[in-house]
This record gives sequence, C-alpha cells and structure tokens, in this order.
Amino acid sequence: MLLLQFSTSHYCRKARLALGYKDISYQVENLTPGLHLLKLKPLTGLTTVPVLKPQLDNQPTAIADSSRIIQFLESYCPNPPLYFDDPQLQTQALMLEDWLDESIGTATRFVYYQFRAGSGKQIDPSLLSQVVIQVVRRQYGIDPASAELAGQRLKVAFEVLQVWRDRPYLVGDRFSVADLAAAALLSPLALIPDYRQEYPWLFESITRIHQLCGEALPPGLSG
Ligand SMILES: N[C@@H](CCC(=O)N[C@@H](CS)C(=O)NCC(=O)O)C(=O)O
Repeated sequence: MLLLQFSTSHYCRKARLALGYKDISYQVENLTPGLHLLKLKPLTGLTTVPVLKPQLDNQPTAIADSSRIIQFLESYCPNPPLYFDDPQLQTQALMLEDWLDESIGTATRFVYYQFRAGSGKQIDPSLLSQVVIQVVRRQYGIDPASAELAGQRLKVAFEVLQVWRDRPYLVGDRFSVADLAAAALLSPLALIPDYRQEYPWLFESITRIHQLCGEALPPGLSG
C-alpha cells in the first residue's frame, strides 16, 4: 500500500497509526504542499491528504479521508479491530471519531499555527518555515481571534478525554478508533509548553498509543 501524505499533517498521522496498529506494511509518498492539488484532484476529486492507494486487485485505486481509510483497513484487515461489534459502542466510537476529525483536529490546527507564528517562532525561525506558516494561516483564516475560539473548543475536548485519567480507553474496554483519532489529532499540542504542563495525562496517553501502534512519537514527545 502507498500512503500519500504531508509528513507533518496530524490527519496523516491518524492514517499511519491505523496502518501501524494493524501491522500492515506500506510506503509513504510525501507530497509538496501546493503541488499536491495537481496529483490529488484527478485521483480522488478532493484536495486533502491522507490518501491511501491500496495497490491491490479488486480494491479501489485511491481512498481519500482518514476516516474512510480506517473504514477500508477495517474491512481489509479486521484484526486487531479498531471498530466494535456492539452497535452502541460502535456508534459512540464513530461519533467521537467524527467530532475529533471535524471539530477538534481543526481547532488543534488553529491553536498550533497561532503558536508557531508567535511564541513558538523559535522552533524553526527559518524564512521558509515562517512563509509556510503564514500561507497555512491565510488558507484557513487563522488569526488571534479565531485561534482563541479554537482554544475554547479544545477545553471541551480535554473534559471529554479526561476518561483517559482513570482508564486507558475512551469507549468500551479496549483500544478503538476513538483513542487512535484523539492521539493523532491532539498530537501537535505536544510542542506547546502550556498544554504539556496543564495536561500531562493527555501526552502520556498520546505516547502510549503511539507505542502501541509502532509509530514514531510526534515532535515535542520524541527524544
Ligand atoms: N477530514 C480530512 C481532513 C484532512 C485534512 O484537512 N488534510 C489537510 C492537511 S492536515 C490537507 O490536506 N490540506 C490541504 C488542502 O486542503 O488542500 C481527513 O480526515 O482526512
């Protein structure tokens, strides 16, 4: 299988965690932001990464969107499972995954790029890095006010994810797509000292889940 990705994207991290958890061997192709449109649009009709190319007979050529990639992996390789047989648990897990994808992953992006343009500038002060950060901020409309709103949404996420303080799994009594999505989509916050200080339990869980999935730790937690 081939994963088309941006190496720094937390949605691509989500797909890699799923591939790693299922112990599926795959290769990655890192796309260049901007030029990615030319490759992706004809392939999936969308412009976002991750995109998985299964490279298997009788399977789709390309699958866009991290949630659809996990859905495909779950049918291609059901064990170990990320979904539940129990319909109630499964609904709970899929609702958490969708909320994490659509609301929290976006909020993380806003808070992260606001930080990188301000007090986190010294992480990579190079001109290239700062230009990329400004392009992303313009693309998504990230400014102090929108980042502040995103920060409020993250507070709700920390309330919900507090479950991790008492037990290792967000839903049911085993690891699922909900844990995996939370670990990936909140991982960029590991570079922000205030979050590291205030929510140490969150980063312990993110670390544990990366180890479980055989995925390298995100920046801020590695080394
Ligand atoms: N819901 C999508 C979101 C993916 C997403 O937002 N990807 C961003 C990178 S983090 C992207 O490809 N942006 C480029 C673009 O929109 O052209 C998923 O889960 O795959």
